[in-house]
Amino acid sequence: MLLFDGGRAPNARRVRIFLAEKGISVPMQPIDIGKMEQRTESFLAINPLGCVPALKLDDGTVITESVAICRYFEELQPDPPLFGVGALGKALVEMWNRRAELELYLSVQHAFRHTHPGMADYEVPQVAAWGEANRPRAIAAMQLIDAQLAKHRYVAGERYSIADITTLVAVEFIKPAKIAIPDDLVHLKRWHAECAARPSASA
Ligand SMILES: N[C@@H](CCC(=O)N[C@@H](CS)C(=O)NCC(=O)O)C(=O)O
Repeated sequence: MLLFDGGRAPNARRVRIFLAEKGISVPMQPIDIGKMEQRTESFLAINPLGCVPALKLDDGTVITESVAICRYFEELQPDPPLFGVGALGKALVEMWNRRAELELYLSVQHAFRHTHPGMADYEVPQVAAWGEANRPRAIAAMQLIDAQLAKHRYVAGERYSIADITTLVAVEFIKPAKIAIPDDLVHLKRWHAECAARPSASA
């Protein structure tokens, strides 16, 4: 198999952190988003959406969408479980991972891509007002997660999961989006320090 990786791109990082937590090593081919390699004819043949990451299996099947790639590896190697344990545990991980992705990550992404001049060629049309509108949405999502972390060690409960990975890449994407963690979100900051210190965070 071959993983088409995207360097510092948050979704590519999400899969690398997941693999590091599992202790799985996969051959990787870097795709340079800065050079628009994801929009070349050869890469569009792999993922017509022109996005990384993408996982090509030995039989030619391509899996895109970072969560789908992670789920594939979860099935191949269930330990440590990163999608939850038991009916309730799995539902809570799904719930918080979707909240982290839809409420936080996407707000940060829109804030960055719709306001940063360097993103004009990537986000067409670039709508600055939509980018600005997403900054308070990102703050609201961080408040939601902070309230959860006031009661639990990790985003989906007491066990580290993919919901932490998604939240980590989103929180570490806020700086280029010109958003900061509000000072009073002490639980989010405590959690961030812990998750950023895990060896997988440098993957
Ligand atoms: N939903 C997809 C999103 C993938 C995605 O947006 N990838 C970004 C990097 S984080 C990308 O390749 N962007 C290239 C572009 O916008 O041209 C996933 O989870 O994998």
